[in-house]
Amino acid sequence: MHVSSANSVAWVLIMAGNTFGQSLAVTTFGESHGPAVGCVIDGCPPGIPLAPEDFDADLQRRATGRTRHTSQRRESDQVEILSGVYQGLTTGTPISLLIRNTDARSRDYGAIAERFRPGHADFTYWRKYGHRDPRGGGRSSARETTVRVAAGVIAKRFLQRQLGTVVRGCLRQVGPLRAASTDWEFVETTPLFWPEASSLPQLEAFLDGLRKSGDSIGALVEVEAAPVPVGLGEPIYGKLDGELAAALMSINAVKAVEIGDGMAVVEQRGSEHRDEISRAGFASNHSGGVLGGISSGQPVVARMALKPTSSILVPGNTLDVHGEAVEVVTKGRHDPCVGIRAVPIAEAMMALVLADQLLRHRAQNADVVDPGPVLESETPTRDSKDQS
Ligand code: EPS
Repeated sequence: MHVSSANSVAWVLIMAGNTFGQSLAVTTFGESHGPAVGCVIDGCPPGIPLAPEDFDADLQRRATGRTRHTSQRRESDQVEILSGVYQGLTTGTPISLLIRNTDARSRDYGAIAERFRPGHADFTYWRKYGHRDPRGGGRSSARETTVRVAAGVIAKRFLQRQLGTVVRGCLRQVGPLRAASTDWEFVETTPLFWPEASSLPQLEAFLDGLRKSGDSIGALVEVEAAPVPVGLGEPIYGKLDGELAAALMSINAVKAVEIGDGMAVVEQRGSEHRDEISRAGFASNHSGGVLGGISSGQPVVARMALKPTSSILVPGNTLDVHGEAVEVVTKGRHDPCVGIRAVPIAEAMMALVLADQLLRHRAQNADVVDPGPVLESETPTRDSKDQS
């Protein structure tokens, strides 16, 4: 992996696979039942106001225990800023964030420490590394996403200040229940991030039944960013949609990512899919705001499908680490629908990818004279101070 931020090279060499981004590089560390999870954000521009309490709102949106439909583990998720901030402003040096784990209950994992949950990373981690931390799934736990959301707070703030960009997400579908409409104000009124008031009671009833059955369910999360200027993304291997897909796919339990119309393009014709252009803008957004891997100036829209999680009370057949056939049941505090809490995580990953691409775009193209034509709705890639 190529990382251009000088301070990240050591991390990449030591902790392969735990760093993402190039100009804005994030390295996360920690396990669910270790002392803490944390991250190092390298390449963040200086001068951005940042205080520990700035992380609270998004961390609470992602937190366990906000509703009976998610894990009941109770973490305070307090962020400690260890470096990179002085007198309330980022300094341009690596920002280190630490969140201590305070409510791990490792005894829950005693019964399955030597058994592979079918459908879980238990099996692959064991076979790959030969030694693993089974408590809470160790490094494969969704607990790691806490610090991605924290890093995403900084990326969101940078994008907001530079471009006025807002990144927002919702839960589009749970099992067979799909929200047909989107009321963004309603999304934030419940911990389920559901965008449609009329079908919320049906969703609650479905989730209650699911919990009683001891099973889990898959979900579809939608995330979008707007305004996004034309020009973010690089040819071929640095495509905006490619990097978004990789970032969203890196979230626990994600099995598929769509950009724009996604899989539905299979049944479309060119005359239907193309987004016609006039001075007033694009007539539609089938592309999801990305053309040729480069942002078109339209909202960037992505969806990700999350599998039903494997930590369930329904007994299943598996092997233990000695190769013996055994039955496995997972007790403890788990998410029957991990898609619910994935909404702020998807927002964070989209914000981090866009912020990274914005910094890369400015590094290469700051002197490019816009050849036009310019759509009336376009957002410049630099703020007015940079342009003067
Ligand atoms: C998780 C299992 C549960 C969740 C956890 C993710 O935790 P535990 O390891 O205590 O069983 O509560 O989520 C969090 C702790 C969190 O903060 O998101 C899993 O298997 O991924």
